Amino acid sequence: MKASTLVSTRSVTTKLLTTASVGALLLGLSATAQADNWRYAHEEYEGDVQDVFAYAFKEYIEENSDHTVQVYRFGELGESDDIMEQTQNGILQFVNQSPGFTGALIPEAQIFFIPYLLPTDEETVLTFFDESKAINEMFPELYAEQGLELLKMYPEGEMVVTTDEPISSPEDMDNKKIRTMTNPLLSETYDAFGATPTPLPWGEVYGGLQTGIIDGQENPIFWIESGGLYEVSPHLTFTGHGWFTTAMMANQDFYEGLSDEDKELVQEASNAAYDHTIEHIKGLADDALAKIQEASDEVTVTRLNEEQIQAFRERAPQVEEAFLEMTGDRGEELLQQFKADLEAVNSDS
Ligand code: 6CS
Repeated sequence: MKASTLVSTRSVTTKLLTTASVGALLLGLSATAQADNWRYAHEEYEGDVQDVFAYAFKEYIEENSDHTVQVYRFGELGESDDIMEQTQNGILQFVNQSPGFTGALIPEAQIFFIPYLLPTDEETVLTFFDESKAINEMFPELYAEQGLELLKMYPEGEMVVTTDEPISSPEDMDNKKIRTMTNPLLSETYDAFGATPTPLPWGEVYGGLQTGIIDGQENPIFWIESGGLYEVSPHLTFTGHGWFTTAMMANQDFYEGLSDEDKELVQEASNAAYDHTIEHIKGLADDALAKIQEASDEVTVTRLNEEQIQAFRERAPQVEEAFLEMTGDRGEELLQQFKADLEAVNSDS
């Protein structure tokens, strides 16, 4: 081979190699840029409902993309309000925060604390969350105003009140300091029920019950079991007044910055996590109650009868009024839609 041919072959090879390497480098770089690690915080512990949701979401994302999701549980990054602030600031990409806390930021989210608005029947409630226009169309707009992309709202379980003594009437609530999550409407509810509402973040509840700073609290049964609340607040009352509802969302700037493909991935992962979690909560309350009763002889369970419930239900209108005062026309529109959605579910069943 002539020297000149050699040189030119070599230079072509070099050129090809250079192009290939740059291509590989670019590919490598873009692969790195696309394979992100998303941070997701929630308010509960390992195996609890929000954790089940978060891990189903993570699993879907990781099985269907190169992205990874890092899940942070209660306490790892602070209280519920801390993880919301971190999400609004873009430090976290995803957060699960319950309206019990979000209600202080988005007053309309307090709708879940109007007592006796939601029925106790699990199937009706699950269908409502699936089909409600208020939940699936109106709430995303309200969350968007706070820089949040609402991905799912879902119920975790029926609320049960735990106290230091058995209760069956509003009179029994007299002078009882009942811990509430930190939204003003829930204080109205317990005020209406005859108690002294005491708003506290989650981290202070067990100790507060143990030391007698508070006399009771409300939560779904699975949480009363998993958090050991029955150990320090052993008298359980099924009042039928509401459901613990929660919501999973993303920082909206982050979400808007995703490719169409990744937006679809996040939506599909949220749907998959929702379906999985709804299956998980079916029968969960009964299992948790059985565990509590096995673990403690001290626990009493009171299921209010219709007449006893009526005494609490009669106090609901003043809470609904307070909700409307706090939220104005927008709250009224939401409440009307919420009621219409419930009616539609009831008439279908
Ligand atoms: O009562 C609370 O504050 C907590 N309850 C539940 C069921 N989940 C998280 C929340 O922080």
